[in-house]
Amino acid sequence: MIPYNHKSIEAAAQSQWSAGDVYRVTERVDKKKFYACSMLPYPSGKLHMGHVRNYTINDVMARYLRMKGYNVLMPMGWDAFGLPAENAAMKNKVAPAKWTYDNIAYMKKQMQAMGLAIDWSREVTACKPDYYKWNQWLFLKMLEKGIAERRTQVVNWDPVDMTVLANEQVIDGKGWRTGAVIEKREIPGYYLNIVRYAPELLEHTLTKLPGWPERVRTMQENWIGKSEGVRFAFPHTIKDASGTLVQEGKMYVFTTRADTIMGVTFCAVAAEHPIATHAAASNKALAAFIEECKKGGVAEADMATMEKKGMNTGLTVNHPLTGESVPVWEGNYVLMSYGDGAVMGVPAHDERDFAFAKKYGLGIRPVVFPEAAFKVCGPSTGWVQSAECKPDNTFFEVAGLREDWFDLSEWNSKYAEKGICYTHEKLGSKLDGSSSDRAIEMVPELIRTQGYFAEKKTTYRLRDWGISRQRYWGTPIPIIHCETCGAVPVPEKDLPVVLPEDCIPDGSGNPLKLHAGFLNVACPKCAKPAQRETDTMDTFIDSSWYFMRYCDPQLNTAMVGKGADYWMPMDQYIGGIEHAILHLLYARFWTKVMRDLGLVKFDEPFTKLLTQGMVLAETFYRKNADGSMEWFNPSDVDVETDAHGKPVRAVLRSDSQPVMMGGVEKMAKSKNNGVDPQDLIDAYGADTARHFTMRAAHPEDTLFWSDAGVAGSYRFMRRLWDYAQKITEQIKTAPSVQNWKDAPDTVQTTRREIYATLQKASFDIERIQYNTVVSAGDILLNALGELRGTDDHTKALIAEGLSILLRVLYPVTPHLTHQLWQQLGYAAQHGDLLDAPWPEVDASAMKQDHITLVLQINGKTRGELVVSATADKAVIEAAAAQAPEVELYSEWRPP
Ligand code: ANZ
Ligand code: ZN
Repeated sequence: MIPYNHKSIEAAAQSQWSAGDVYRVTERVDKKKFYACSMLPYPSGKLHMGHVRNYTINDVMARYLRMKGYNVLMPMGWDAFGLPAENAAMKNKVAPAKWTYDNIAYMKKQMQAMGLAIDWSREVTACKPDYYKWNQWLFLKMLEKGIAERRTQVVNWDPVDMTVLANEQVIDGKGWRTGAVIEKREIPGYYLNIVRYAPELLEHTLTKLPGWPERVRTMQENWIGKSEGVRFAFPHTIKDASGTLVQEGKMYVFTTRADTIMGVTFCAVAAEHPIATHAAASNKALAAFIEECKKGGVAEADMATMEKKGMNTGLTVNHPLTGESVPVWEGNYVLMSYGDGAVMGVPAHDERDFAFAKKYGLGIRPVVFPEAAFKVCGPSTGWVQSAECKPDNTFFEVAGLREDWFDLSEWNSKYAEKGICYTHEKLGSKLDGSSSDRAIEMVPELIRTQGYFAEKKTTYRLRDWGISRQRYWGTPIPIIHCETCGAVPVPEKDLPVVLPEDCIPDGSGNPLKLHAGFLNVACPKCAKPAQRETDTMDTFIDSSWYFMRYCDPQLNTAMVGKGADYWMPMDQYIGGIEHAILHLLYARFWTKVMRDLGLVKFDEPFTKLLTQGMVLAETFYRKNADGSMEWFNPSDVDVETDAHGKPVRAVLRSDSQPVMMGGVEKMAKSKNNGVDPQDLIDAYGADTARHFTMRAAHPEDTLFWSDAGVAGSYRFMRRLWDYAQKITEQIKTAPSVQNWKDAPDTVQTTRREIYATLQKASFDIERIQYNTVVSAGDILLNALGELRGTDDHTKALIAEGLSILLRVLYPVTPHLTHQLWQQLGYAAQHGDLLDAPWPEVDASAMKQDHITLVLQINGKTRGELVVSATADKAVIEAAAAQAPEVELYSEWRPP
């Protein structure tokens, strides 16, 4: 018998597929379309196991739905711009373009070796001008519409990569890639007004994405961060050097807790706030402190945890309700980019303000209390005159506060809760007796009565999208700077602005600034010599719409066309949870902009989203003498396991010395625990790699890498192969059976098991539970392997059962099943496996002629009883009476 040879089987199948161009799809109207797509990879060099898992899920879905009669699109492309190419270029002195194209060529080969059902005629490469031309084109449209604009803003500056980072690229105040301490800088750049779309993005998150995982929706919602509050101004008389009032004498703040306004004991401004700038001009210590504050990220998450630091500016503003003079501090926890860059400080009710006040000895004045805090409370008519106090129009009679309520020595989260306003001391306020919510309604009105500005306001945490990157390897921003005309958009007819591909960055800044051929150009307006913008676009732009370009990949007269009308919205998007926020939000925003420009007709790009789980593997390390850790790759380590397969000891193969087991972690370079899919494919084949990754876990769960699991998958492939070889001749001559009722019982039972397994697999594959679909393959093969008879029924069942098995496993292991499908003659009968129909459940096979009953005698299980499925009570009793067990174990005798 010929042994299983994955290399020749997979090579033969793949060459048949590519010769037949079998994955190319067109916009057929006679079929229902299904668009299933993986998040496009960055061409980093080679595939990792995360890719293998992602694309296999996609591929199983694509192949299965094609069997179900859908017109299925599975495309692929390359997120080809970005920093790693520049860093590699610096290291190896090769142009980012060459590095990128080489990586793409290699990774494409790897994908082909995986046997993915990709329509390569639709490949999109983000660094090619025919793609990024449309980034530029849409950017110009956005400029026209005012969705894109040039602004100066405070940004996160990574001093090592010399680039601006998005907030989320700053982790604990450090650059996500470099780990360098981030500085704040003010620089000009282009911004996309995503905040304008915040209300719609939020609403659609809640109403139009039922096919997304709940947790991703929540992450999107939190990121958009709707916050309802009050914006008002503290009046002041602070004048700048020329004698004019700073900001016209109004210091605006945004607060979600206007009910606490009577508790203000200070205000705090951001480092970039005009009042801070003004105060710093005459105060060296303050100026130095402000500089220090400007360093560090601008991410809000960091603000909550960082140490609160501040300095008094010596300036004051006036409380709009009491007229009190309130000191203004510079505080490092106040962000210029949120609200108005200034806060009213209410230490009694806000944790950050509390910490700040404690540190600097500022007053803490509680003004909102829970009912329990009042000495006497309950409905009454005393105490507060206004009928607007509590929403239910009841009043509190208050004889004062329980003194034990506020122990101001330490923060307690109950201080932040809403309650009832009450200004003890002698302050007295119209808010006294009102619930917090009621007070929040009242405050803007009260402030306006005093003649000052106040309004209810909805603020979003979402920031406008700064897209300028001071980097070379990206889409050139189509702007020309002219001394006379300023920033002039490149005329549409001159697009694309082509990025030169021959630059090799050396770390000393953007090489485009030195590239005369790129840089120098005539001003489109006045024709005088001018210079191109050298900033390039954030690569998140490339990934915001590539999936639409797959639909019209060759179109050169428009960004998208009929293809997008046909394929979009995408039916199923598959990718990692790490893209749950930014990429998906940007893609949703970009889609809405395209819709508003009339380019597409839908609101949301991704109907369903699957976030695949991470791939984990054991880690191994040694601690070096200097305390540093050395990590060893699992493939270089031998692990001893106990009787339960639990690892107990690990030894490095090269020196036979023990290594420590560091536990299971996400496969990553940092812990050197990655498994190279190429090694796996070389040693065992793509089918085994696919089989293992699908079998080991549900697509959404974490997947633990296990060599034993891989070996198990490989064993299965061999068993299936061997089994098929053994019965090849028999299958070819198998009779066709019409009447299964005459079949021997064992055949009928097995047939029932086969169809029950198929029924479950059909259900599971629909709901993307691919791990149990793979297990169905095991069950089917076992069931078939046990059939020993040589009668017609047995032969026919083997032929039927194997054709089911091959089709059930085909989406997961397409090569071997393809080969066997042909070899066993099924192809001649039903056509190519690619388009073979998913097997139907034969309902009559599922009907049981006989059922097995458990025989219990005096409460103990003593045996089994097989009766006809239609047997009534009398028949069953009669059968039971005759069972030998009854004679043996019971006193009872039939009457
Ligand atoms: C006074 C106050 C009292 C506040 C209180 C809260 C509790 P969200 O809900 O996230 O929108 N804030 C406003 N602008 C800020 C800025 N530029 N930098 C840092 N903090 C700022 O947060 C709104 C709250 O964050 C506002 O409400 C303000 O503090 C603070 F018991 O005002 B609050
Ligand atoms: Zn000009």
